[in-house]
Amino acid sequence: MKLNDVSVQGLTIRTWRAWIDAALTGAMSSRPLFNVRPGRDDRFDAIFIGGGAAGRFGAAYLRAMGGRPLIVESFPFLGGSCPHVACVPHHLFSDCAAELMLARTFAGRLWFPPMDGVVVSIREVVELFRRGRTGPHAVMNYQTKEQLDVEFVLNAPAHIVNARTVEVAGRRFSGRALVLATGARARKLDIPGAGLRGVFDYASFVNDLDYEPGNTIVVVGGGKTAVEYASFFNATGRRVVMVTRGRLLAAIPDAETRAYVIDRLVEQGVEVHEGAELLELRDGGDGRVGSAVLRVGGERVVEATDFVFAAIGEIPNSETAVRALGVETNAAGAILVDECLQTSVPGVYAVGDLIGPPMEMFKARKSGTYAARAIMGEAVSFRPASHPDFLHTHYEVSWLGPGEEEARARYPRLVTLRLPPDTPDGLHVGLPAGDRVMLYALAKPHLSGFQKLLVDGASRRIVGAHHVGYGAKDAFQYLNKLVRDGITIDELGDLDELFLNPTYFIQLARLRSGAKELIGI
Ligand code: FAD
Ligand code: COM
Repeated sequence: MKLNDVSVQGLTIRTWRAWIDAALTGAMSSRPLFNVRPGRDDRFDAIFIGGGAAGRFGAAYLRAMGGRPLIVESFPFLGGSCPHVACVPHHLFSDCAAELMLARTFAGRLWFPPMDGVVVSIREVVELFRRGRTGPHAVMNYQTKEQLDVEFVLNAPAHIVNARTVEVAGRRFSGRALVLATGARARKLDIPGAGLRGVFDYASFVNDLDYEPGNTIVVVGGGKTAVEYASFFNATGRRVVMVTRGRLLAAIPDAETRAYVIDRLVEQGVEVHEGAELLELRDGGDGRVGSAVLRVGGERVVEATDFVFAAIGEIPNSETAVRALGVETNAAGAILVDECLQTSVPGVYAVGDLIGPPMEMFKARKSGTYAARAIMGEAVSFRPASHPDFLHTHYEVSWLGPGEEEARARYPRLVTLRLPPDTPDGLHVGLPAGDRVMLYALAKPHLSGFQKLLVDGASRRIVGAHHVGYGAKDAFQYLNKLVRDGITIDELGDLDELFLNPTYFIQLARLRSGAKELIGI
């Protein structure tokens, strides 16, 4: 299929998909694709280098404001790492972990088939993802071109000529502003044997896996990605050994919530070693890892494994811009920006993972749009304020605001509303019950989740919320705004709940909001 200048033709999603599939399989990997309007000079309001969430949303916003953006993207699709190697596969694997935990918990009961000794193929799930991912990729290209009217060049890297000009596949484009949106990449293990086959990170796992991992998997790291992938590997029926130098899931701010999450993880069989280290990987004889040498509790432990998954953080892709433009970075390599997302070089902006944590989609997309507004002359102030957060184990874990310990220090009259009840037998009652935990609530209550709302008894304001279960993430997006705006327990209790709902926060608030002196539940 010959497609290298598509600006004057409308392309269907199907055509895009065929082209992306061909480009990704190497059939036309060297051919750039231009969607740049002819008959106009090649001057833009802003050139976005990188068409991931940050670059794509930034460019779309700038176009919506009446400006002329250009995206240059080295992949043959827009959307970046999220739909290709990061969020989307992570959610697939987390869905599988939840489904498999349910299937294993109820194996041989109701309609669930026996699962004793059943090990599910990891490779098949990865291949399913690889085959399916170009569907969403095609939609991103279609939407950006046909619906958002944004010009772009795909399948070719941008080379920075100066602070206003880039060169792509032999063509030069210039803009009033340059927006760096090149994302981040997985930090690599730096230990003997790290180069062996069988050592994966989140990207190489979905791009390169070409065998069925054996029965023991070693996961290095203790953050979101490590736990999300460890939970999936565990749910497939394999032994999973997690090694982390620090504390597991230190990001979860509430100690009780974190303890519930880790208890369930361990109960599912994940072996967790905190304060431990992966020292060395040894060749199994065929160039692939055969064993991992760990330091656990001061002892050396050797685990036979043919699959090691490293999730030890991410490094911003800032090197090229630093070399070409001298933009300033911090010690971690994140590009430094001001409130308008402008770097140390006037007219050059940086957005998304490239500017450091939080490396999350909301920040990528929002920072892109704020940069666009600044370039179009609006006075903006981008300061990532307190934001809701989440991760997956076999469950979905959502939170906003501080944990109970920090909240108690800040608010001496702190009151908590929680489920299950805080009693010795609390874990063994059938609450919480709600969407997708009903079977657990009735048959295995301690698996049905955990939730806690923190209220400042003095001001009656909600100050924090924590949830383990399924389906609460959506509510947390909106609850965060209400909490930031100062919603009280009385106002929360006056909302109209859609019962049974995953969080119970509204009805718990209503039970107590009649009290002048607030009391917990
Ligand atoms: P990217 O999406 O990485 O885009 C950068 C783009 O720049 C890439 O497409 C790259 O090809 C391009 N590029 C680089 N150099 C050049 C060049 N020289 N010329 C042209 N193009 C170039 N966040 C969430 O909110 N929810 C989640 O569930 C979630 N899950 C995640 C799971 C994993 C495993 C990981 C690693 C991350 C996850 N994230 C999640 C974070 C989220 O994926 C990122 O924050 C987001 O994708 C960053 O977008 P970005 O545009 O900054 O970078
Ligand atoms: C989503 C990618 S997977 S983007 O943020 O819509 O570009």
